[in-house]
Formats: sequence, C-alpha cells, structure tokens
Amino acid sequence: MSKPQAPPKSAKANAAAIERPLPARPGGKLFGSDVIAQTLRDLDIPYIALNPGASYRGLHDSLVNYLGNERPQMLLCLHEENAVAIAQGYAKVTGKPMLAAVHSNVGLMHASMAIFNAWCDRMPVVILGATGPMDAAKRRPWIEWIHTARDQGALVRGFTKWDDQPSSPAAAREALLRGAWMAQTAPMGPVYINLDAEMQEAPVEAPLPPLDAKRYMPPVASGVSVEAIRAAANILKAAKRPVILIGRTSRSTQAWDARVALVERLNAQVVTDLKTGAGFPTDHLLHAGPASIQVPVGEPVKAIRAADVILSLDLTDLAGWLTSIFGAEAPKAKVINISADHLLHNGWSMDYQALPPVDLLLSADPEAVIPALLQVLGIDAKARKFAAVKPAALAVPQGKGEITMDQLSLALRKAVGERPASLTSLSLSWNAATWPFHHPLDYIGSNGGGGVGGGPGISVGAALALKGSGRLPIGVCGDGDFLMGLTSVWTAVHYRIPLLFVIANNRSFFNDEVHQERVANMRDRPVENRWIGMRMSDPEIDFTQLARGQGALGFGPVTKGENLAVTFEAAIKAVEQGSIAVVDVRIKAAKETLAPPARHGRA
Ligand SMILES: Cc1ncc(C[n+]2csc(CCOP(=O)(O)OP(=O)(O)O)c2C)c(N)n1
Ligand SMILES: [Mg+2]
Repeated sequence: MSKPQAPPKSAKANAAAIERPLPARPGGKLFGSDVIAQTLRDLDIPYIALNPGASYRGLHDSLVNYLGNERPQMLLCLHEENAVAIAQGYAKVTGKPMLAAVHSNVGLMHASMAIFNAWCDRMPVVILGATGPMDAAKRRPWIEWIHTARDQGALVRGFTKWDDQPSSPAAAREALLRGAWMAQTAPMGPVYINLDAEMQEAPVEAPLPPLDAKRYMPPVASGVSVEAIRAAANILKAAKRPVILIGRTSRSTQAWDARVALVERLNAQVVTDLKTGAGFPTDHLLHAGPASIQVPVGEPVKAIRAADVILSLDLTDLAGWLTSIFGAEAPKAKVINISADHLLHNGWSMDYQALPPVDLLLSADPEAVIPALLQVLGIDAKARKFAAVKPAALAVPQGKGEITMDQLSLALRKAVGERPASLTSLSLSWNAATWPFHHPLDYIGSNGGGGVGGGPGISVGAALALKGSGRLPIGVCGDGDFLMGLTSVWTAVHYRIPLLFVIANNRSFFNDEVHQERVANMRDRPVENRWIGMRMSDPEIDFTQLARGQGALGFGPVTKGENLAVTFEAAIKAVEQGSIAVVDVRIKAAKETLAPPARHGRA
C-alpha cells in the first residue's frame, strides 16, 4: 500500500489538488455503484460532502477508483450535520444543489437537523444515504442488521421533497436524475436517495446505455396567466401607498434590478426580512427601515399599517407579520401574494406558517413573474429613478465597557471597508441597521429552520461557492451556534476554503436566558437565576484554541472595543492570503435586541 498523499502545503491550493487517488487499473469488472457514480458524473455536480460508512463503501470506492475523485470531489466532513449544512450554504450562493452522503440510519439521524434547515430554507440538496441489504440473507451479522431499517426515508420524509430506495443500478440512475431535478425545481428543497449496500456492491454485466442527463431534468417554466399579471398590475397602478414585502429571492443581480425597478416605479415602501437573503438595497430611500429576524418592528410596521396595497414576494411568514401588526382582524389593504410555496406544504411540518388573507395569488416564483409585470406596467427593468444613497461616514461607538453587538458589527464593517463581502451567517443579536446590503450576495439569509449549529457549515459551503469570486465570506456566529457546528472549520482548512468567522461570544445560549427571564417574571420567581443551564463559563471556552486545533488561525479573545479594528484587519488580511480565521469577540449579553415579540397572548 502506498501512503495517502499529504495535502499540499500552500494555503492557496485548489480543493481539486487535494486527495488525489492513484489511478486504478483500467478495465476490470463493473459494479452497481460504478453505474451510480457515473450518474453522479452525468449530473455535473462538483462536490459531495460526506462522512464515510460501510453502508456505502461500494459507492465510496466507485467515487475514488472509478471516477478518480473528481466531479464530484469528496469533501470530508467530521459530522453529517455539517456535510448537509455545507451543501445548503453552497446552494444559498449558487442556487444549485450539491451532493451530501451519509451513512445508513445513523448518519441520516445526525444529518436530519441540517436537512430540516435546508427544507425550511427551500434550498436544493441531493442527499445520498445507504442501508444494509434489504435481502436479509445477504446481511453481515450484527452491524448490517442494526444499520438496516424497513423505511429509512421515513426519518426525513416530513422535510424532504421526495425520497426513494431504488432496487437496481438502473432504478438508482433514474432516482438520481429525478431527485436532482426535483430538488432544483421551484419551490426547491432537499431530496433523499437511499442506496442498498448489496445493490451497490453487486457486479453488473455491462454499463447502462449512456444518456443525456439534461433531457431528464427539463427546466420547469414557472409563470402565471397574462390575465393574472394584468389584474396585479391594475391593483398596483391604482395603489396610493403600496408596500412590498420581500421574502425569498435568488442571488441573481438581474432579478434584483427588476425588483428595484418595480419598487421605484410604484414608489412603494419596501420591507425586507433577515430570515432570507438580501433582496433589496437596504439604504434605498424606499426601504422602510431595518429588517428583523422575527416580525417587523419600528418604521416597517408604520409602512405596512399605512399601506392600501400589500404585495408579498414569497415572504416566509406573511400571516405572522400581518397578525403582529393588525391583530386578529385582517388588514383592510388589498393583499397580493406572489409565491408557489403552497405547492410544498405537507402534513408533517408546520413551517408553512399561518394562513394569510390574500386577495390575489400569483402562484409562481416572483422572479419568474416580475419581468412580465414590468412589461405590463411599461417599466424598463434597468431604469433608475433614485440615486444611490451616499453612505455616511462610519462611526464606531467606543464605549469603555463590554463590547456590544453594534460595536462588533460596525468595527467589522469598517475593517472590511470597500471590499465586496458576503455575510454567510448572522448571530441572533445582529442589528440590521449596522450593515447595509447593496448586492444579492451581501447576505445569503439565515439557517432556515432555526436549527442552531447550521451557521458554521453553511458558511463553509458558501465560502466554497464564493472562492475565487473576490468576495470575502464572513460568518458571524453566536458562540452556541459555532460550537455546535465547530468541526466545519476543519473541512474548510483541509480543502483550502478561505473565510472569516467572527464569534459573537456572549458565553451563553443567551436567547434562552431571555425566555427564562420572561417565565420568571410571569411566575414571580427570581429572574437572577436565568443564567443557570445557559452559560458557558467556568471554564470559558477558548475559541482561538478550537480554531488552531483544526489548523485555522485564532484571533482574540477581543475584550476591549479599541482592539477590534486591528484584530479584524489582521484576520481579513490572513483570509485574503488564503487562511481560515476565527476571531473570538467577547460581547455583552444584551437583552434589548433579542426579545422576541409578543403574540397571541404569549410573550
Ligand atoms: C438545535 C437547537 N437547539 C436548541 C435551540 C434553542 N435555541 C435557540 S437560540 C439558542 C441560543 C443560541 O446560542 P448562541 O448561538 O450563542 O446565540 P445567542 O442567543 O447567545 O446570541 C438556543 C439554544 C435551537 N433553536 N436549535
Ligand atoms: Mg451566545
């Protein structure tokens, strides 16, 4: 046996140069998993994030020795949750699915929260799993019995678009084509394909006849009738105070420009959402005010309350926003909703949210409808009525006490300066007012499913997709979020995926301290106890060592505001030179920005 090739030393090396296999002898027998691997090659997906397991040792061998570990190239992950999160992050940037592979039922159990995040985020991911042989006579004793389940897909069926367990290589090929097609057809989402170990490992007589994968994945045109477009245009033309609520969007600049043109022509107020990626310039004169991760607060509420027409562009929680503002009575304003999300709703998961009052539904992806709407309204998608707002000089508050979240973000923004940067993750206490978005890649949205631990993996996947684009990926993670997805860092280091992590480190699962305080207040019990079972102190966790232990650079801990600038500048410089940097910023656990809104009588 020859020794595995060591990863190249240069930090600038390409991921493709890492883990090169010795060439396998040409010719030889063909196996079921070779057919599956060939299909993955036909799908033209560059990466497969995985954690290995014997249930797919056949496929693993085919990926390495039949395909030569390229297209798809393996990205080894230290936890299945990170493998799927990386694929989610990649999809958030590219709009395209990546592959993830997980080992039998146990790997799928580890992966399940990340699959749920991708589902709620409507992101395409093709997840491959495996099972011991369904033919019990072929099962190895013990281990293949515990790793075989009657209906493994049932574990994730409530939050995947589709799943399958094909029984032959030909059926597996069809399942992969169908799955990849479904995953990337709007509304998008993850799919799960479970590959029988026996089927993978059995020899096959001959390869399947070649096929043109694209013909089996026809693009699905999403649109609505001309009458529906006209009806929407008429309502919008007659509106005196329209408001446009921007939800799920792609990272396309063309779609961004079309949205801006629509808003400017209608002179509409715009409200955006921190759950979803940047969809509109947030310092535009028509942007009503900073976005929230929960329901809107402040100026956006006033804009929505005053509106006579509300146009929702695939907002995640239209009904929740409306009830938070108008209470139980539906708003008097006419509501137009452009969304095809209802096509995905199922009986297991309630991520579909409450049912909104809608006067006109255009059942399509808004980005497929807006160009037609612009046409009917006679709007040039490129014309601008509003000049870009000149940014005011950035003043970073210099308090002497504990660092606040605003201090952190403003100092970070100042250090980033004019560089194009992508926020790949935001901590819960982020204040949107501190960081304007000017491009769809300035912010790629939240984890989707509220599953803590998604931030690191999503950031690594996004950074992988952004590598070479000239954009600086920045994952701002809560300490709790970062710790749960910690080992994504190793994958970034190993595959030379430069990015900056900033830990908003309040040494606590602080979001829940706020909840305990609220309960204590409601029950007249000591609020002073809210920290118990929440704080990560004694010992405080040393994030710089967690970074260094995985080959990344650790900066900090930064405890004084005056040290933020120099630390961020050094970390950014290192990332620009190809490193993965983790900056530990000890921040004040601030309640003001975290309190969730009261709803339906519950605080
Ligand atoms: C997997 C998972 N576990 C627990 C929770 C409940 N939860 C929501 S926010 C939060 C705190 C997260 O801590 P951190 O990332 O440090 O953010 P902070 O609230 O401190 O800003 C927790 C535990 C969750 N949403 N997901
Ligand atoms: Mg925290």
